[in-house]
Amino acid sequence: MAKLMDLMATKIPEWRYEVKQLLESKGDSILSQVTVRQAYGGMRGVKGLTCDTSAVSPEKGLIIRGRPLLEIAHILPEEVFFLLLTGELPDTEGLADLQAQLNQYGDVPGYVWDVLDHMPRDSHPMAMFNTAILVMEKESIFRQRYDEGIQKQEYWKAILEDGLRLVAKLPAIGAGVYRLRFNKGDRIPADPNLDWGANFAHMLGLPDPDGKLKKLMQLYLMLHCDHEGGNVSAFSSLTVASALSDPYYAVSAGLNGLAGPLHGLANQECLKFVLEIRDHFQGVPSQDDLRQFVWDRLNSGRVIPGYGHAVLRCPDPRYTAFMNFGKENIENDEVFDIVKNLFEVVPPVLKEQGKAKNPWPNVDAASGSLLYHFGLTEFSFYTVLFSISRAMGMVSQMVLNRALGLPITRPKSVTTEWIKNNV
Ligand code: CMX
Repeated sequence: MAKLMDLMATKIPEWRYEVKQLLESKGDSILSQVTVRQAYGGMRGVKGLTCDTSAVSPEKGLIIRGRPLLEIAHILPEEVFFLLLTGELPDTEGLADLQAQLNQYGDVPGYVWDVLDHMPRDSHPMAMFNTAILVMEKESIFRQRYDEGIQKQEYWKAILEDGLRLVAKLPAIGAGVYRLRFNKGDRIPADPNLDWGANFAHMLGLPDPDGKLKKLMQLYLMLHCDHEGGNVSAFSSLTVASALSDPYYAVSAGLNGLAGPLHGLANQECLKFVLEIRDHFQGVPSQDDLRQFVWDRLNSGRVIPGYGHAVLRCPDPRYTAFMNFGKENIENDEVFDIVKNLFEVVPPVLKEQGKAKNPWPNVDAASGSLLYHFGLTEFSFYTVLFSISRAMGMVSQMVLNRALGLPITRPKSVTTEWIKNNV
């Protein structure tokens, strides 16, 4: 009973029963109130949706199925995918079975490459990656079964089947986009002996003599997997999925949000910022110079990339996990040293400025410097890495939402006139 689909089939009736009981006993209890400020302020802090795959604690950061991130940062991305979906880590058989499925479904249809080949050469890698996902929509098993009249109780299985097939292909698509967009030569076939994350590193085709890039990719793809349900990408994809649009549409929708500079694209912005510092000072600046540089940027009305967060009020544990990796694996690197120094300088400056509610680093403050060190220097590609990983969280959440039979998402909006007259 250790296989993913079997385990989910035993758990889902329990989860459905639990939610049914909750709705019967507490269905009319109040979770949250909404102020006018929240209605105009991105609904920040409004508790209006559920997500069981992970939770973000302002003080502790990401907790995946009850496990604080730093306790499980060593596991493989496939293991975290299994955990997100089932609430349990896979045993040996469960992991091997999931890896076999990801290998089996990993081939990308030829028409995807035809489409990408015809995109303008200066397209953003995220636009290419997401086009590849959308163009595969015709493969959807959910859409086919829906057209045949599948029962609502069974939706989750078809969504999971689509999700597994889609997630399986993302490393090859991501690596293919990288090689095409940055003129790296032919695509490199997958190695069936490698796991999902290591295979991605292999298909990128960068030198990796001691296997550290493979390890970094396993870590990267694990750390970015999920961040509860209300962030732009998760919420967008879940909203689209709630209309019973299939996972190709829904993951694509979420990734369009991840492509924004305040969300996933921040990792590209962040490395750009660190390189700007290095070039400006022709090396690692003193703490005083760095502090002044940060103030100048703030005073010119720009944000400090990699710092602040809508929910977190502590250093992001994903940042800590990346920094731990860097401290163990990187020596004498100007870019990484600047990232380390920013941690000393930025939080006190943001506190003094008094605007950002969270002066601490988020995941994006560290990741780019590690990728850069190991030869992945094309930073417009970084959000694609984030996307490959985050697709696991989006798929897990949409499988659970269909398993629980959640309806179409439709919050109520009000007009400014209505607020003036009624509040
Ligand atoms: N640098 C400068 N100012 C910042 C700041 C930062 N890093 N973080 C927040 N602020 C400012 C906001 O711009 C806002 O200013 P205004 O009132 O003038 O608009 C004010 O502080 C209050 O913002 P907040 O409530 O603390 O933050 P939000 O929830 O509105 O926004 C985030 C959160 C992440 C968009 C914001 O902190 C930011 O822009 N950070 C830099 C970009 C970044 O690192 N994004 C990655 C986020 C990680 C992810 O989504 O995956």
